[in-house]
Amino acid sequence: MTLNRRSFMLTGAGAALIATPLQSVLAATTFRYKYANNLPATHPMNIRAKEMAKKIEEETKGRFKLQIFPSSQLGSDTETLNQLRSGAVEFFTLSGLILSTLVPAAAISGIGFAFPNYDSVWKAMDGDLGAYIRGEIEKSGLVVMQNIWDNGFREVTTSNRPIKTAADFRDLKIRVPVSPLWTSMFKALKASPTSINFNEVYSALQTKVVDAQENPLAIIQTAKLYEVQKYCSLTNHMWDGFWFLGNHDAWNRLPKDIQAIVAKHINEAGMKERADVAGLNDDLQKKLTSEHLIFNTPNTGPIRDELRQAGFYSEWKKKFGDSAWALLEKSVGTLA
Ligand code: X2X
Repeated sequence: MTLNRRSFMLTGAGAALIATPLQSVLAATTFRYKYANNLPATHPMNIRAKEMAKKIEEETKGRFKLQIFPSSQLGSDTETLNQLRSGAVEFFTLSGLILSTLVPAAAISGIGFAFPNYDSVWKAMDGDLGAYIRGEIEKSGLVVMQNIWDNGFREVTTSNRPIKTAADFRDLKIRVPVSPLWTSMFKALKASPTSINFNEVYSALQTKVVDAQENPLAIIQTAKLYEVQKYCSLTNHMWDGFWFLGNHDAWNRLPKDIQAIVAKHINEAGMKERADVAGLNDDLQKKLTSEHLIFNTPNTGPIRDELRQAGFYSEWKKKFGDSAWALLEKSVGTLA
């Protein structure tokens, strides 16, 4: 175990060091770390994170305290990713697709219509594809936890018209997260996508900067997007998940026993969050209908054909490379 300058300062007990064994100095240190995310406090992600923080504090006997900042309180996703890299924030959950601005390979799980169901998602993300992506994330200098948290299958909401056929995407002013894959996919559908961070989505819809957005039902509900949208078309056009990321130096500053406790509870909470989101889905359509959202289920075959004809799959296969693409196809079968 080494003592670096930062942990020296953290202890605030430098003078005592000369006479005190390192072990006991570290044992007396309280680590206070920040965890930021972009979702409302009522989303299962934050409910499970709160529970997890309490368990970590208990099991470390108060040596590790995690403060949670939901709803992009510390800044947009783009800003928070920078803060994570600099160490201003120690933990952050981020969609692999947005993370792809730093780690290009992390977008591969968001390929349109790649996953037919959750079984195929977890087979890939808890298997070789996930391991490959985590390796790429680590190469970028970030720490990543084993289990990816669920965002969900994404559905399109609009204020002007439901998406019933592929043609309904034409010129649709739709918000997409800040990520090349998202923009490319909706351009391939001949829509008019605008990149906007999630913390500005509600007001962008309210002020009609855009007419549409796409997100899983759990977010449409907890972020109250139904208040500023009229239709919800169940396209399931992509699955999305949140990697639980850490700042490298902050992580390495933790004694090994604390690292183990923190990682264990984060990974356990992620599994519970997955179950929560899946369980919510059935209920949510009913709830959102009572909030006056009008649902329809389009035939997605022709939408997928449109992506194929636009060269979406061949373009991204080339970008990700044959071996990464093969890892994806191992779980979901041949894609386009
Ligand atoms: O920005 C979004 O739409 C969100 C909340 O789903 C993500 O973090 C990708």
